Amino acid sequence: MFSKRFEKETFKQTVKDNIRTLYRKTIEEATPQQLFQAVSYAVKDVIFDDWFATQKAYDEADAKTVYYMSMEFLMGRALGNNLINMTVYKDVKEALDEMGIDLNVIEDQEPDAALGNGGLGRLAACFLDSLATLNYPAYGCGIRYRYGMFKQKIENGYQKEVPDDWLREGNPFELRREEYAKEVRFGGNIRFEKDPATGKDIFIQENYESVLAIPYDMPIVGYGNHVVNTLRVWDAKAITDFKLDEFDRGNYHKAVEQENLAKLIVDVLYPNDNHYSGKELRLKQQYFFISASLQALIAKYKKKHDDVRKLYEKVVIQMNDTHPTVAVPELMRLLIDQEGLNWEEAWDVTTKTCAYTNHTIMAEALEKWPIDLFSRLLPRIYQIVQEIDRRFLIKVREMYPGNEHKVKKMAILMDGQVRMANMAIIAGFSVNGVARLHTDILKTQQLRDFYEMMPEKFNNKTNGITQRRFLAHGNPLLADWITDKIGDGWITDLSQIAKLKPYVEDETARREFMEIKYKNKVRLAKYIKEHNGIDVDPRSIFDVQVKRLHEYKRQFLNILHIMYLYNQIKEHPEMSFYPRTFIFGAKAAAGYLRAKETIKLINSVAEVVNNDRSINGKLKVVFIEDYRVSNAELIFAAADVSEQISTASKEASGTGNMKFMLNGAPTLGTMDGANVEIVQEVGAENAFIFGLSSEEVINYENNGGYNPQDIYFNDWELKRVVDQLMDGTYSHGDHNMYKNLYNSLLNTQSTDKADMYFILKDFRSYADAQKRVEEAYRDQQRWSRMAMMQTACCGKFSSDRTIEEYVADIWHLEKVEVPSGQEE
Ligand code: RUG
Repeated sequence: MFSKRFEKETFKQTVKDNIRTLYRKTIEEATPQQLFQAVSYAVKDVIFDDWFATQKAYDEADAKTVYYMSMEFLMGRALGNNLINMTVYKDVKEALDEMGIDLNVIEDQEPDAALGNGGLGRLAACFLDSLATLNYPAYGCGIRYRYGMFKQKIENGYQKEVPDDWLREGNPFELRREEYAKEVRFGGNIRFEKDPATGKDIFIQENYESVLAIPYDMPIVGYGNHVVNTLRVWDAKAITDFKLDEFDRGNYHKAVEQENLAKLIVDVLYPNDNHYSGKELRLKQQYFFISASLQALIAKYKKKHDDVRKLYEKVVIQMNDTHPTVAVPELMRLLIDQEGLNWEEAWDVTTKTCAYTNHTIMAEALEKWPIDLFSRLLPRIYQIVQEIDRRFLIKVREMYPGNEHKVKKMAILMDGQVRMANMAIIAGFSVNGVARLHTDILKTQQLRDFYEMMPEKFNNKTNGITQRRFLAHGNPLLADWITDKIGDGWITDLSQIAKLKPYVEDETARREFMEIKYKNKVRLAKYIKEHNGIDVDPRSIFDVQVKRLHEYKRQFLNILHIMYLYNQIKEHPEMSFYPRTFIFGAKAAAGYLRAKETIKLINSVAEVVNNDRSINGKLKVVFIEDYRVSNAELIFAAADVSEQISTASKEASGTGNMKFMLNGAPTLGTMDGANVEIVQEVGAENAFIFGLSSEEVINYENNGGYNPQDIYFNDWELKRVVDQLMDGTYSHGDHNMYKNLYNSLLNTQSTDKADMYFILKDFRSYADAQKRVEEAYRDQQRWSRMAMMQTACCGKFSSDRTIEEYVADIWHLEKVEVPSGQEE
């Protein structure tokens, strides 16, 4: 037992007391939401004791801390995960059962904390879980968006975005810390003076607007070790609360502006994944949370240390993509303008403190701010960026005399833009990619010039996921079964899951494994029935593609193939065909038209196929509305097939692929991102690989693409499918509904290259791989071996392993033991 407070009777009493004090009700009268709050408060009390104990232990150890700077933390729900990590989930479930309360129902009351878009934000959340579990001092630093990732409704097959009012009922797991508020300034002009006493240059920002950043701390509970780290997300408020006397003094407009600015900054998460939108407000968000976080970390450091020149001994900053890279000039500014360091000293500190992770090679995701916007919004920061750039280019010219081509490619400021990735690479002491293939592509293609100039900075850190959320919590049946077979060591050391390998040859074990999969499919089928009103057969193959909707991820390829299968079944009703349920879940960025059209297409195909009685339910298509962390947990547990079908070279890593693997679903995919490493771990015979290789794709791209018409006119079955986009089959006779998608393949009107993502090129190879899936599934003995091998071989893909690599190669942290914060 973790703590006396979780002894059954004590815990039950606390919940009752909470219901009474919070709502003046009895348990019987309380709503599920009120019960969720009451249970959460009971849990929170214990967490908070450990939280303070952790901070004390870190303080005493004077431990080096990593600050993980990220615009996104896709946390999902906290209650269930906290109970798992406190190792009291079952005790609490039992206690609540006795009170007639179903913990699952209570958990369902909690809104997901969806402060992120997809893989990048979820990775940050997994990292926090691993850091706490591995006893490493860490802060996550981000923004407390008033509205997180939008909620997706499907109306008439179209995506509709609904604001995510996640804070409406209050967040029991957060702590407002007004006492650590920081001021952040925007705009105005910089006046330059010489300090008469020291002769040093002073830069004074005038006529600026400012906001107050208020931190909210959320506890990050480690697994079974009393460690509670902190995710600090910043809220904004106007510096001077709106007062009437401002009006009297004629400052009405200024007061209103500051109020509005504060509200706007933290209002909403930009819903773009892998895409840069160049909005002024987005740059404000970035600078806002970075400046506040850096001010806070310097203040914290100075409580114990008087020489900021040694900041890097106690602090390391990891920049999650380019979004937080304004940290580089902001740290320089704070060190020079506030702490009085000279340029060389400040540069020494900054370049020993900041490290950068690259998450994409997609050109459209690279942040390049227009100089006029950047310099207007951040005038002092811009001066510093100019100086960083000037000094760097001197070095480039020294190393490559006369090579102005290099200068052009590597400069931070070029063609009227501030290139954030270049700045991050120049200032960071480490630059890492997120899977082996991705890092190799960075070194040889995208970032080749930088790699040649500073190879020592480049390294790979293959992503990982937390088995605590995606197995222990998401798939309790499998988790218990595994623990029964090999003990519970896998929960904190996933490499131990390899001990399952001998069971792959044990027929009883395989049968049990498949029975669990079946039960999880029944659980998902129930969810689908409740949410979509569609009946799906849990005995059919659950073939799943869940991830953000993006052209490079090729949901379009998947649905075209389903259209092709449907044609086949209609034409050859006698053909043997193993029943399939194709499951999709995906949000599209609000302004991404082709992505939204793809959602409509999936839903239209679903409507036609699901209602065609003549195919005897052989094919079902389901689009799960509002795909998010909480329903993802159900989906991974129930999947038979994991669709990872991005155009090779485009998916930096992928992490969903690892969650499917953990839950026993073989990969149907391209040799892209971390799929490559998954195949290496599980063996090529246990995966279904198809399509162009990354070299082939890059080769085509470097030589002007390929001609999809050659394929279209030579493959009549595929041509028929493509033509069905335009002939009204899936659009109640409307010939225009899918014309953008059609054009994207054949470029009859589009300005882009034809079939940029090689959908037609890879189609046949994909269809073949799908055939192989079917054959394999028919042989249940073979399939059960394959499925179990996935789980048994996924040890490498724990975020615990990833974090240990970051610690060993980049962060150099020490583990800190934390005593219980509870009186036992
Ligand atoms: O697209 C990538 C995924 O491949 C990767 O697994 C994930 C975590 O590293 O990051 C995703 N990503 C990249 N999300 N946004 C970007 C570019 O800003």
